[in-house]
Amino acid sequence: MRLSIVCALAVALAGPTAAHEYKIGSLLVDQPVLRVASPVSKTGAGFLIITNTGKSADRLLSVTTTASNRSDLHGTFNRGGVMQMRAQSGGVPIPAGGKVRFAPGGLHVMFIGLKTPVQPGQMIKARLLFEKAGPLDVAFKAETAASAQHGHH
Ligand SMILES: [Cu+2]
Repeated sequence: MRLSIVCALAVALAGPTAAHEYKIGSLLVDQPVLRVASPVSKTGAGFLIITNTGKSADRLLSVTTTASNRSDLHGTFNRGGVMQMRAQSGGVPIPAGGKVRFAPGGLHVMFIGLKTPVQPGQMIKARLLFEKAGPLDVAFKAETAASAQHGHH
């Protein structure tokens, strides 16, 4: 239950981010961001945009990192006015020619059990595993609720 509350908080936050992107095969990964409520939060939400410029579909199977005990792929659903999250069993499909947004209020990577305090601007290394394209090492740029709201201060 506590997890759901933290998750709801994380997906409610929005703010400007600096662009950084990664590429593997026909997949582009844009602006991975790890958002936490505060530096001492044990749970964070990861957001990114995956663009598939190719002619065949792929699938994001997992995100792994040494920064947290677990990192799960979650979807967010509105159930009777209450936002809830659920694990994406089988991963997240990336359609051919499509764009999949992990964004507040929707898909996100749930980082559970962050091992050290997360400072705004810190780059959190993680590995995305795609079914066809294979592994892609990226870094999620850390943001706190405060840094996301006052991004240029
Ligand atoms: Cu979640």
